[in-house]
Amino acid sequence: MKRISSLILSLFSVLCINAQDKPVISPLPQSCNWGNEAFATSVSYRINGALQADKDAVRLINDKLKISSDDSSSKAKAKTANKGEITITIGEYGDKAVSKYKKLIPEHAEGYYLKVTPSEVIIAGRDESGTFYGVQTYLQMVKGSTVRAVEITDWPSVECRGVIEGFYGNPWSHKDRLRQFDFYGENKMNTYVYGPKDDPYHRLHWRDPYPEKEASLISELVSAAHKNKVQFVWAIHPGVDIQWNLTDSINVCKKLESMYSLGVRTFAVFFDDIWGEGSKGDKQAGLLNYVTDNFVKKHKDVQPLIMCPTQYNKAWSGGDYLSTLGTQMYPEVRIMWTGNSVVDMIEKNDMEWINGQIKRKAFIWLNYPVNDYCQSRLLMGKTYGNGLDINDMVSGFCSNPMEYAEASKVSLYSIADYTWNMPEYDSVSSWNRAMEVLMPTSKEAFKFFCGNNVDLGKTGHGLRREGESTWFGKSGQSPLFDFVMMSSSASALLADSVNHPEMLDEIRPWVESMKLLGDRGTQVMAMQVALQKNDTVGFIGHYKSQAAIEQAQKAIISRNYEGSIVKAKPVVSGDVITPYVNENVAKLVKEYKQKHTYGLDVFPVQVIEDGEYFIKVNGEYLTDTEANADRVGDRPTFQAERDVINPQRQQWVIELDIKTERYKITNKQDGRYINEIGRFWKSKNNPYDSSWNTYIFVKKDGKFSIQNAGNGGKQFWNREDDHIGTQNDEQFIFEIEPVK
Ligand code: LTM
Repeated sequence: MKRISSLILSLFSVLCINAQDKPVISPLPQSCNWGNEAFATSVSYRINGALQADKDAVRLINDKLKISSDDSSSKAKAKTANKGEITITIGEYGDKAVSKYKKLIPEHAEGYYLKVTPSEVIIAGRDESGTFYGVQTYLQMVKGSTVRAVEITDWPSVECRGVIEGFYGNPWSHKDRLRQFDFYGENKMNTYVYGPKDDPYHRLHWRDPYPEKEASLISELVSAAHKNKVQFVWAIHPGVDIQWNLTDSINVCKKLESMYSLGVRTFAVFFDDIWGEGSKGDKQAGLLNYVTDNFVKKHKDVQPLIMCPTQYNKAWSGGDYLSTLGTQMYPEVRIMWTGNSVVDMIEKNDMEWINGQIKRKAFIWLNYPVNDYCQSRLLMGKTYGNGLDINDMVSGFCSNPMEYAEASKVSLYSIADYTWNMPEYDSVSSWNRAMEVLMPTSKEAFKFFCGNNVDLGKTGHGLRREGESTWFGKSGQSPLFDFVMMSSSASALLADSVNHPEMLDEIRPWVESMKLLGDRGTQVMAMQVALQKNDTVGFIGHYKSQAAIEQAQKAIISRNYEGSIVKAKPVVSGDVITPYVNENVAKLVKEYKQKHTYGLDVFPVQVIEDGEYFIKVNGEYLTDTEANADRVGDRPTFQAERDVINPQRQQWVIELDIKTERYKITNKQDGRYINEIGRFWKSKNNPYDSSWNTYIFVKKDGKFSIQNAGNGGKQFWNREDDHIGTQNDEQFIFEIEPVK
């Protein structure tokens, strides 16, 4: 076990930043000059300037450093620190306490100047948020036993930085959100947009006010957000059934007014994922202008609106929709944008294009790490791919996370890092810091877990993430070693009751699944050894064990509580280790069947054994009449006669695809395979894809039905004239005859 832990350590040390005696400040400050050790963290403090300084900043530093309010409020005492006491001088630009440092405070909103000397700590903000962030930085410096001298000048790269709770599925809980706001404060994110698709008062019943209980919870959230210097943006999503008339414009204002009374001061209007009437650009612009005139401008403390357009990404743009918004909607309204497609990373060229269209700086809605469209995967990998040179081109940058609030923090930590100090952002070091901060007592096991939950697999949105399970098979040892490491890391995480229980609760189904995948892999390795030794009893025993583990793995369901909108079946390392294990089981079983007869009844019966077949309907042979064409779109046809000149044109290789456990059908003559509409789908650019080109065979009364599956849909094959067609009803018309 010791060897395994040290291997985990060494594998990840490649990714880790070197241990430094300087504390890690995150997000990375713009400018930071470290000196030597200044004093021990065990000192007592006295505060100077507390009466004028930002209240949230003072409360935070008092709470965290356990300074009594008596010390902090007494100016007289503050000026004469006792021997060994450290004075913290705190305040904003213009406050008396920090007037000496005025010139050192950066001229950026939310910026701060922080200096630590052996006798004093100075925290001087450009504004209230700046002071608060200066305190957050200082609190990161007192985690060890000593505090180092330092001079930091710091400010954010991006104006609005944070999170948009904008996914489909179970909205975050009240407690999730409260924990998020503390996390945003600690990581200097200042924006939270409330827009969970499945909150009925946000979308489907947007006209209705929240019931009393929900309303009071929102009120509590708003004040928790504000205490962390986070603007709570409440979004309405009226596009599903809005009528473009005065009544509904007033309805929108009324709803926003009711949210204003709960403390909300920034608002958004969303029109994403709608069709028809609601999606008209000129009408949307008119509504946003109306709400600006009749609601926003009526209140002195309400910020300009944010809107999410219907064409919120380039792939979906067309006509004059975006330019209509650009020219007709008030310039202060911020417009959201997800990039070149729904799920995309953002680069400079993309920003130039969209900003030109909408005549303002787009407000980025980054669809990462959201997993509402790939629910079986957790996205715990590094956050990379966004340009490091777009800070001046965006009016905001918010990430749409997973419904797993704690697990999302791995990526959100990096979003904070990226948006605070964009040019210096390093996705690998940020990822490592995130994992260490979030699971300090099991950091290596957690890193290992995250490294196995990176990619999304194939989805309609096309985003892939590199670096999943890169360690697998690289240790120079047998994969057995890797499998044992998977199981032991999972066990270490499951046993860690000390740290971050909320995180563990969320990731538990994936951790358990990783444990079982490791155990299953171990059994598969044992099958291999047994086969080499011709140990049939051993082979069958290990085969049965791995099958039982696989069943246990398949039975795990995340969010398996009553009322849950999502019931995800966790997949761990879905592109590397899971297929490796499945493919090896199939390969070993195939080999075993060729050599041995003992215990064959334990293997599931294949409807069709792998082999070469004629596929016939009414006695006519399915024939590749254009054999060797290597073109997409040709179709095989039914012919009454046997082809005696080129018999292989009528011979089809039918094989079980190990990944999907469905059948692949390939022509013997030219290797082309048929697609879901009965045509050939092969050319250099269209290689075989198991999620599209595999089929389900069912046998009844000696004949077979063939059904599409996976991305190909669920239709059944039939015969249309001389070729294959599809229909909704099952057709037992296919005669599958082995080629003798
Ligand atoms: O991205 C936008 C603007 N809208 C929706 C989101 O609500 C959803 O979470 C993501 C990811 O599935 N895709 C959308 O289209």
